[in-house]
Amino acid sequence: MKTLLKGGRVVSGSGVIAADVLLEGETIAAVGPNLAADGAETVDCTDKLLFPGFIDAHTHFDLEVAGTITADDFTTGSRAALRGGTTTVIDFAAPDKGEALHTGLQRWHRKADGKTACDYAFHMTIDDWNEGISAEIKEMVDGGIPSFKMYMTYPAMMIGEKDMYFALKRLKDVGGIVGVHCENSGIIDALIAEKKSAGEMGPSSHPRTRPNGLEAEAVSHLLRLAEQVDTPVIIVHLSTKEALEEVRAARNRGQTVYVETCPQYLLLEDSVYDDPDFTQAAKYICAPPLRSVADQEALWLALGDGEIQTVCTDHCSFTTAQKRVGQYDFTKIPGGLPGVETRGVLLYSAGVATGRITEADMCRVLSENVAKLYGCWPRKGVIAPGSDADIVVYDPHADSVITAAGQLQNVDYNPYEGFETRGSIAQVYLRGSLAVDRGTVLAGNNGRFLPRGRSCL
Ligand code: DUC
Ligand code: ZN
Repeated sequence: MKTLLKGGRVVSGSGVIAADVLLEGETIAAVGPNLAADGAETVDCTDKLLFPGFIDAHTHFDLEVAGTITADDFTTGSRAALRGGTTTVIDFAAPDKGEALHTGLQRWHRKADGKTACDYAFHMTIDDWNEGISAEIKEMVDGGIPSFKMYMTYPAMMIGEKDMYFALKRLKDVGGIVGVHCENSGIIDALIAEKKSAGEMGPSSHPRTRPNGLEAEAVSHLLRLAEQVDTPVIIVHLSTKEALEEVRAARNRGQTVYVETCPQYLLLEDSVYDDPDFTQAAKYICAPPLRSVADQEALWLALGDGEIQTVCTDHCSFTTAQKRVGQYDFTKIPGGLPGVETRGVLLYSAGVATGRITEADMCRVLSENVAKLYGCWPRKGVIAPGSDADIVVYDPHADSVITAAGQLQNVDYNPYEGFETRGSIAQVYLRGSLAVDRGTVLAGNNGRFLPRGRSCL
């Protein structure tokens, strides 16, 4: 099968060029001016932007959190992802405490294999330390899983400092890379205890028990630990200007630090937690919490300056009914927001269309840097001959409105309800096949597991 995308503007991390793109089979055959149709089906892309398929390296599908399971599984989540231009997701496989990494990995394969519409991969969560896990880490890296996750909070998954130190050393030795959830678990628990004694158990206490300074403390803590080991780390879902300062300080010391933020920290603000209507406030409970407009501005500037390398979603969806479990105790509200479907259109609308970032910046943080950081570049993350033919055709003139009623995410609300987009996604190609056409997902569950190599950002 051959498709010629004709007359579009092709975006890469270094700029935008006018070029045709020829897709042949599952890969890109040619990129250049005036390509001959040569038996290909021709698609007019005049006035459209062509991005490499977006990669979301932070999703939680089919995950148990706080006694309930995320509303999106791999089938619903991956269809929503594709509709939003995301052709590859990297989810987090998590062993239970005491379990081998491979056992956890097999469980995630059972959740995803044959049930996923886009391509997919896994990061492996390290929540324990022993000789078996140390050996498994090398097997994982050699077997196509070079990225890992560690949590400084959540009792079911968090890892102590000694174990984190040994894990960082092992990752350095075998060429693995790790993303870390940075929060100060102990002080958060103390602040929650104070809120309990004061009888302040509504959602407005959530951000007050996770203040900016504590994220910065946890980021600084991790970075000083990584400095001892002399190894790069990724700060996932960074949300505050104070944590950004800690990253700058570490970089000034000569450390390599990668930063991910998420659309919710760029666009949504913490005043939502003060809504007296529990259902409204509970929708936005996530960790870290939403922050202030000043934090948003700092993050946008850092995106434009290249200080933040990736924007992924931390998609972790729960319905309003699931969130209601915490009606009388905000700590019981399952944390997480839906977002896998809206990342591209939000970044274009609030970033590119407003002049905060360029199309090339958007390409880097949604595709190119993600592919490089997580070891799947240049197969993914670039429109170039030989790469997988994963393409997002973006129509900058087809404005739209985000609504829960119009989404595929398996939830009854959308955090961006009523947001007026600038442009929208016209088509999405996954490995050469038309997967989405004007909002309709045509792809079946043909997504493939993507083995990856070493990080190269
Ligand atoms: N934060 C959330 O809000 N949910 C899932 C995991 C996370 O880090
Ligand atoms: Zn997460």
